[in-house]
Amino acid sequence: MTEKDYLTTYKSTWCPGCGNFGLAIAMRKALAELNLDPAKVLIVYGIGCSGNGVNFTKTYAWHSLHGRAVPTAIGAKLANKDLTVIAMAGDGDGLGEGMGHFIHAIRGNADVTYVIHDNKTYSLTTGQAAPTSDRGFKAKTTPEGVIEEMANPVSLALAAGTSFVARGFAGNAEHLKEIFKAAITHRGFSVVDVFQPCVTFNTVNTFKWFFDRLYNIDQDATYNKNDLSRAFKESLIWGAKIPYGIFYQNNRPTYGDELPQLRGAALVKRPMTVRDIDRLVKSFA
Ligand SMILES: Cc1ncc(C[n+]2csc(CCOP(=O)(O)OP(=O)(O)O)c2C)c(N)n1
Ligand code: SF4
Repeated sequence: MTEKDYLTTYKSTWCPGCGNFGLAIAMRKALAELNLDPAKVLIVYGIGCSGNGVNFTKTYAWHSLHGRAVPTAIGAKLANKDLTVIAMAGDGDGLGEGMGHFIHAIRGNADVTYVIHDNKTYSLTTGQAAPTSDRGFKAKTTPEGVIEEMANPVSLALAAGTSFVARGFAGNAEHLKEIFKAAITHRGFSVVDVFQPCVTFNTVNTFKWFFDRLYNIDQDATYNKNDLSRAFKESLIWGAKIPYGIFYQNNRPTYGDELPQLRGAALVKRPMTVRDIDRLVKSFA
């Protein structure tokens, strides 16, 4: 398989230079290098510029609702555990309306990869401040600057008990591809926060802004990915230097492992049986 095997014939609607290109290329290359059949992969998208990616990568794809990509992906995985299931959503989508789902998905540890397109703005709606916008960020909704503290998806994911947590950068697609491969092959809920500069509506957090700050923890031989305290401490570093790479990984049973009903064949592959629910209904009488 090559990246081209996952390309559709649709012309992209993303602005020239958008970070979504690097992110999508990294994902297609990761799928190709993992030799995954496009017919055995489902990507569930949210709503936003990120969600428009539904047209450009050839796998099974579902354009879900704003804030609902994660529960939709988990539902699909429960129905057909043989699929590789990936959820993709913007930072506004996933950490605004979708924040509750984010935390509960972590608790359940369903075997789903969750990619956050983190451009630190609501972009499809033409540039409002988002949960990951920095304090002081000026946008249409915040002409005097954001007064709330920035949501940090990496430290939130670690604090809530995510079994795989990483941060990538669309400006380093080769590294991002490796992170995606590790996240997809991880058994359990994996969170990858990806800095994906919006070149049209975010003139602060540009590619250069990230290049000037990012350092790669995957290149640090002393970094132990099983050390939660170290990962959490590292995740709080934000300013002149910002870490990226794989912060943390552990193995714990997945949501599917815990449910006896899911042992054996995938639910969609089992024959439909007609059940008589009369006895159950009468038990409430
Ligand atoms: C339930 C619901 N609420 C709000 C919207 C309006 N809406 C569409 S896209 C969008 C912003 C998306 O921003 P983000 O999730 O950060 O993605 P980006 O466009 O930056 O990729 C919003 C608020 C919607 N479509 N549905
Ligand atoms: S508005 Fe921003 S995020 Fe949306 S396609 Fe253009 S550059 Fe990308």
